[in-house]
Amino acid sequence: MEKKWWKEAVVYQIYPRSFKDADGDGIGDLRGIISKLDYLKELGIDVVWLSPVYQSPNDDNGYDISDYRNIMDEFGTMEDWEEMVSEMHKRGIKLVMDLVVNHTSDEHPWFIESRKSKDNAYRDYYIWRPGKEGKEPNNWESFFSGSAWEYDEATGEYYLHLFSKKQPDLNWENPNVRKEIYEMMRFWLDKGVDGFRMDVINMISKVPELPDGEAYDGKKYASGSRYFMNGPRVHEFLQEMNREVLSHYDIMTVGETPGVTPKEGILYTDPARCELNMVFQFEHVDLDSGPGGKWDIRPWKLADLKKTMTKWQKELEGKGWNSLYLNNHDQPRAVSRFGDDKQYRVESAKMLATFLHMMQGTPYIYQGEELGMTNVRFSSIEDYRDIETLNMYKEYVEKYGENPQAVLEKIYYKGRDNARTPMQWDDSKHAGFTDGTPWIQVNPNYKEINAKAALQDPDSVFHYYKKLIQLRKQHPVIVYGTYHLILEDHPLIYAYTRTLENEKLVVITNFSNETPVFRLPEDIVYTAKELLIHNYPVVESEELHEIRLRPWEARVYKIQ
Ligand code: ISL
Repeated sequence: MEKKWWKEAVVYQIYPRSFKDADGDGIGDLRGIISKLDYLKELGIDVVWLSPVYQSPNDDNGYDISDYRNIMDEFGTMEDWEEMVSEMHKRGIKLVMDLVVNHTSDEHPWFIESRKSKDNAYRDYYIWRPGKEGKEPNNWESFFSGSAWEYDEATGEYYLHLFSKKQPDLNWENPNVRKEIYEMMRFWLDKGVDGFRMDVINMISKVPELPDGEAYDGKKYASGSRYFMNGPRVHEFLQEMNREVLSHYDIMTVGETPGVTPKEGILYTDPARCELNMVFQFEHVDLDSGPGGKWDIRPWKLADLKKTMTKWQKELEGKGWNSLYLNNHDQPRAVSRFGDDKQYRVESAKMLATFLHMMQGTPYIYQGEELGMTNVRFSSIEDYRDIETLNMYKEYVEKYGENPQAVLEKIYYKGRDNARTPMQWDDSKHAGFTDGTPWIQVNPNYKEINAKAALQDPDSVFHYYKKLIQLRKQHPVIVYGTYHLILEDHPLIYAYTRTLENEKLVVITNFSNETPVFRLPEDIVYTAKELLIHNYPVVESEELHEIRLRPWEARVYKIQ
């Protein structure tokens, strides 16, 4: 398999609004990030993926961009940004910027022009349609509730917005749109960025007829995803982008691609096709969603997690490349969702990290994950900030008449603000995140869970992540080895091997607070073994043939 720096790297995601506030306005900023680079260096990560820091009215916390070439006032200045990159590079840390080009803000100059008149030079930069019998052009639902169309008085037509109505979708069919985007990408690459994470990049090509979607459960609006996810021209556009821009730089690219299957995943990431290096797939984070979508919540099952992860591991092997993640700024905290964020918080956070980092692919750590940060339960909807959450609450309570407490329970489990409470730096007021009033409240558990305490405790989740990252640098089998699932039908244990030439890893993880017995399959034989990492004390002489695991235990052996 071809060696690449981005296969060997570990990425750390920063959600700048919630990372570290340096100027006391309650909002994280670039100088805050600069002040924490030594912390990231200590952790040992190679790359930072920075969520959007461009000029934005913040309807969706920077994912609605009004100026692609300037820094958001609340985050600082271009000089701060330049200093931040240079300080990262000094420490051997690369910077991947978020690229949000499926849509802009409605306050972007292109859209301001576009909505003025039907013959404006920028009209065709966006997707405009006349209404149908006094209604929206089709029945697509926005990801943030309600119709995906907004009526605009000025010209009497509707524009498409898959996300909020302040995020109009760009029209990629228009070559001028693509040209402007490529120029903007070169602007940042020439300033020294080391790659892009591309927001919902598999939604940029829509089936031109924009057909109705099939409504679920008698609802008024329907998902139109089959007409805009992995659409007819998406691969052509990405190959063009690669030819025009990406191929001229030594960078890494990761596409955010909801609804992608492994087959599609290969189309995006097969090096011979010259599109992207890797994608974020969503199948494992959709395991607790029913047919009604994200808020149709049901318990996830270990058997399904095994099937999904194994499918991606096997199908991309030698053909594409995986990215590995359990949470990000859109997902609940991993330890709350897949582990036990109460009694076994530390053990299960370490187990989940082991489970993920030992797979084939590039691992992503979301800020605070390395501390085992947890979901939050605010008592009132007033305390929430996320547009998706607030719109959903309004719709469920006001339109469908659902019980407000029941809707809050959904938010406690799945809401995006679970991941957006401020980073917990220490046990001082507001967790050391700000001297002012934070834009969203800190999680009340910061006195116990914070970076300062973690750095001082050699058994912390932080030090465990540090060790995992170091192991990756020492053992090529962790990066390049072939994955094989073992104990396929075990209801509580997820175990697998990774093999590279004569080296083999045996990864053993217990996804429960029970004490099941791990039995090594008979076809795996060894003459030498080394315990690489573990989250409980282990007697070194213990053999692997039969191990009674403790709650949420994880062990990785290297055998020969
Ligand atoms: O957040 C989600 C889970 O409910 C997804 O629907 C999410 O909106 C989707 O994965 C796209 O996410 C990306 O684009 C959005 C932005 O709000 C997210 O923060 C971003 O990661 C629109 O730009």
